Amino acid sequence: MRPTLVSFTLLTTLWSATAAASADAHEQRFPIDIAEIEARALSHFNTVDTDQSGSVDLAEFEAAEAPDMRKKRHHRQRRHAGQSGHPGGHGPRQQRRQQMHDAVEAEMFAILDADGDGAVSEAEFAAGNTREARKLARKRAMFKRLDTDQDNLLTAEEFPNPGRRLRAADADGDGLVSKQEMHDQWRERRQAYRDKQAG
Ligand SMILES: [Ca+2]
Ligand SMILES: [Ca+2]
Ligand SMILES: [Ca+2]
Repeated sequence: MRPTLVSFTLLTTLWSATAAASADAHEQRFPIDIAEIEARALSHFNTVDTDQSGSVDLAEFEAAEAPDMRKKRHHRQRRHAGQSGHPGGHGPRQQRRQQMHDAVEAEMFAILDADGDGAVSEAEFAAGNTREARKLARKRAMFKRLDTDQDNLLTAEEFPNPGRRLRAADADGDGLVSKQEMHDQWRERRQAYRDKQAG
């Protein structure tokens, strides 16, 4: 099976993209109004929660269309990957990407294994290896990843919300994230990772 290039980070970004044309300094106008981003994230959650039960189940999650920024972001992600391009690199992004990749492949395998005998026959592969199936596998893997308490429901808290990260970035606590604050957060995260690697 071909590896998917879509990382977990990218997926969550996609999912919160309407919620947040946001936390992305390349396109975002500063300062970012955290309350506004959170309101949009909540509104997105309510849209996906079609039966208004206060939580999103897998069926709702699968039915929801991801926001339409896919192509653009996808290309940029690939470009980024090329720039920092360590093949076989082991940064946090690569690790998350690998984990998500493995999770998607596991879901894909389950979808392809139509008769559930634990193996994918050539016929099953030919019948099931479609774009739609792959999309479904990605959604299922992402759903599991987001469902931290594993009750098969996503609450608003479990749903992707860039507000959390934005609040962490808001050093002066004025509810706005300036370009400088966003920049500082990136630098700190990078440094924290390097420190961790250095032991
Ligand atoms: Ca619901
Ligand atoms: Ca849950
Ligand atoms: Ca601020």
